[in-house]
Amino acid sequence: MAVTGMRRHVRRSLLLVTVALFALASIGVASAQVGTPKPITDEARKIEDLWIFTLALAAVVFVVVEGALIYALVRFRKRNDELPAQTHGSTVLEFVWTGIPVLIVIALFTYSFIVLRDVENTAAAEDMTIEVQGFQFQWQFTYQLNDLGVNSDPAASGEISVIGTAAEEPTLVIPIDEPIEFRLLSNDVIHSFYIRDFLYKLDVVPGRDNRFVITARETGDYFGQCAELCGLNHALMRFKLKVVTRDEFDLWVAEQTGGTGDSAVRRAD
Ligand SMILES: [Cu+2]
Repeated sequence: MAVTGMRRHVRRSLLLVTVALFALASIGVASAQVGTPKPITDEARKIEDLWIFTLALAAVVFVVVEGALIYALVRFRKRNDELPAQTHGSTVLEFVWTGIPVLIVIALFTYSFIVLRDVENTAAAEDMTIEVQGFQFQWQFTYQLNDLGVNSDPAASGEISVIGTAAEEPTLVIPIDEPIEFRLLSNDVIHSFYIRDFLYKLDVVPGRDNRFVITARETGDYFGQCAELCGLNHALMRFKLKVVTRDEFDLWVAEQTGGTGDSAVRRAD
């Protein structure tokens, strides 16, 4: 009887583990990108350092607490009916186990605050600002020709606008090693502008002027997507990010404007 019960228990546990594994696997597939994120901006690197610091502290706490627990379980297990020596209250111990967590909380708070202040910096006037318009269900990236950062011509007029469609994801092109400001706009519902390798996302809220600044440090192709359920085709709101050198960026701008400096509006690229 007991054996049958145990078998049923084992079978049920196996089923639960299998379901949990499938659920975990489906998360990996659902989120466009697999593997660990690679911090490609100054800001992302600071966020990653904070994450590692927090993880290390958590690991130390885990090892110490579990170690003490296992030690107590083994050392004071019941051997006979005699009770081990009973102690009640220890001022030193109580100070230690109150003091250490307080110090940990202070350290985490201070470090988080410093990183937050560094990450949520504001753009300088000369930095490039890219307007990011989220709409149901894609993105539009707009560059003002007189606001293109380093090689910008203040007298230039017009803009480059890249609009994504359901059939084609748009590509957001940015130069490396320059602060870029993203200005997030929406005319319909709340979206969220998320590029995984920035280790950062910010909501795109109608009527709110949400901005953030990054400096990319690695060229390459990356992915972004809307990270706020915004309607039926939310999942179609994916886009590409291309980080290029300044020369390649200037070339791209020239291509988009046909070298004339006129404004260019094009569908996804
Ligand atoms: Cu969305």
